[in-house]
Amino acid sequence: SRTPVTVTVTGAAGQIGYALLFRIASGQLLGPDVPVKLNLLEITPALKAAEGTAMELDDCAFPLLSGIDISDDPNVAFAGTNVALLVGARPRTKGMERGDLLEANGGIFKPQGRAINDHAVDDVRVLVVGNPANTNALIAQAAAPDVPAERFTAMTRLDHNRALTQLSKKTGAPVSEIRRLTIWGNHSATQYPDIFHAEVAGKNAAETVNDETWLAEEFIPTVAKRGAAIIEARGASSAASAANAAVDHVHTWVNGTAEGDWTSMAIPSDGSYGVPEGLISSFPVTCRDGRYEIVQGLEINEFSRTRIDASVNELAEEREAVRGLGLL
Ligand code: NAX
Repeated sequence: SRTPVTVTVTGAAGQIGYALLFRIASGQLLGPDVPVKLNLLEITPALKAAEGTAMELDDCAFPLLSGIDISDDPNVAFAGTNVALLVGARPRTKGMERGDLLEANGGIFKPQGRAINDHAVDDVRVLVVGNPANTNALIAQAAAPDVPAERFTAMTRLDHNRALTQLSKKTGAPVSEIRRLTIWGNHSATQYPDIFHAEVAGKNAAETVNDETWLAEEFIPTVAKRGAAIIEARGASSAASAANAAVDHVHTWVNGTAEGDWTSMAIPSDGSYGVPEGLISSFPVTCRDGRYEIVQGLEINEFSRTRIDASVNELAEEREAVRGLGLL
């Protein structure tokens, strides 16, 4: 039998953690033949709740789950980690300025990055879900100089999946017939869901829709503000859909994108498409043999350029702010 893959989940007692852990333990993250060992990281007051979740995981008797460890020490939780899912973060509370938010998250993601640097396996894969996800990923990455920068990614797959369904509803085509959609930039309200290169049932999506008012005034804001709409409706933020997207992100990274398709991941920029090098920004990527690559050569029209630039500028400002705080 294979050696278990160690998956560390931070914020394990939170609502995304609760929706995520059972999917991982059942084999949906890495595949039906890959045993997993779970390391749960929580803050001390939430350890008891994490233990409760671990009891329920035990009660599922998942054949692929080889063990569960719970800790409030990142140095313990990231020991031997193959896949790190950084979900726990400091949410923005009332009256909190952006600087305060970034500083509070620096206090979480800097030590976690350091612990990943010191204790994870060499080919660790990191996905940051906790917001502000792109910049938290940048902070963790900067604290892990011995880990290749490309190992640090942030999640825009939920935005990608949201955009797939909105486009499916507009065109009447099932999501399985939609390919090559892209989320560019920051996982924030400035993100840009791009359908100009997307295909619906083999035809160009933007031409099929042929409705720039819908694009600018419905599609883009609906995708970008979906998180707020979920809170409004559910009285709590997206959890199962966020967990699902995290599963999709890692599964695609490890197992590859389908032939002729791509996905969206926030990854360290190599300067492609005018995105300043090093910013963790969302791009169209293909995955193969466990590695991702930015899709090259796409023509960016003016409509897209303006929106990509706006989101990337926001990321650059966040980078400046965390630099100013001494976090990079
Ligand atoms: P919850 O508040 O339910 O859970 C967060 C958990 O993290 C809590 O149990 C808390 O104790 C724990 N935590 C806090 N600091 C920690 C630390 N230093 N180490 C370990 N654990 C720590 O939030 P939940 O709804 O699960 O959301 C988690 C994060 O995901 C939030 O930052 C949220 O904004 C973000 N999201 C990101 C999305 C994305 O697409 N990238 C979408 C969904 C979600 O909004």
